[in-house]
Amino acid sequence: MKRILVTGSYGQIGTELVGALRKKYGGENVVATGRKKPPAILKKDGPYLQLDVLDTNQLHAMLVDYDIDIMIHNASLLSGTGEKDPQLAYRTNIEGSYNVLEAVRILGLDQVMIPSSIAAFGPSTPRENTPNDVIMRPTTAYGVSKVFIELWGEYYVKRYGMDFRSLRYPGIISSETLPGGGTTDYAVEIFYEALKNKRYTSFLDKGTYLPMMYMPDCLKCTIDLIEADVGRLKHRSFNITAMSFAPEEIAAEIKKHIPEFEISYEPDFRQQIAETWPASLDDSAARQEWGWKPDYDLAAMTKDMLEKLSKKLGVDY
Ligand code: AKB
Repeated sequence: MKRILVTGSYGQIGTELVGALRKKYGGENVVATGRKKPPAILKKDGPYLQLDVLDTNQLHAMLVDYDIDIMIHNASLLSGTGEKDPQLAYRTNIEGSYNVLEAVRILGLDQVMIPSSIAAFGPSTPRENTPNDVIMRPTTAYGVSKVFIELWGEYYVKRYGMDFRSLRYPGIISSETLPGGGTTDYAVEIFYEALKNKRYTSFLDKGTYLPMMYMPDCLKCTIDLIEADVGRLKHRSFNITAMSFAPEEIAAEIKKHIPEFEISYEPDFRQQIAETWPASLDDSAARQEWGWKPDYDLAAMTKDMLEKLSKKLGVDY
């Protein structure tokens, strides 16, 4: 059985990814790490540790002590937070990922997965049905860091034969852990506000289409890419998507379940970020090379989110 170490384990994707990996690979084989101390309430279903990837001694020691084969490096500052503190985004996202790739190279791990994002694209990228291989000139600190990760990882594949893989995550919608500091976060907040207050003020404007995905699909594509036959991979960084919508469309879908729900718009600095990103993605490379296919569209995701979140918040609708 492979042993996997995950960073960013207490974030939106990490929390649920660790659970899904532990179900598949066994609790003790999945080491969950985060920069902060593990929250006290965590289930005792495997190791939860504190790890700062900027501390290379600690990183190398942990990979050796736990006999790790695969590293999934999720820790990252997101787009909004990155614009507030670009220097911190550089250290966390670029230096952190460099340290991870170097540790994987020096210690000879079997595989490393570092997520990329739709933020890796920029204003000169074609916005509709954006191809996998296309011009990428992002204009945010977060986007620049994601291009660095893709290119440095792919360079290590060519130079050292490293098994690096990456997914360009769209906005991820989930009910367990809130996202923090992203431009797509509105698509999660809207559900909390719809259930609690029956209204939501969106920080993205009407008509702002972005690619999105529900968490079960995000877990599926992450695990499927880790397990994909390397011999079939022509790419190492993949577009993946499940749906594409604008704020008024998700609001209309929520209204089918909560008729009193109302949305209003007060765009902030994240509007400019969203306008530089693709509105929809062509993920045919992922479909052809490792069989990617999402299960949830906007209607199925909305129904499931409302059911899960209403139970969690103890609110009827
Ligand atoms: C963000 O909005 O910054 C992230 C992303 C799309 O990578 N959710």
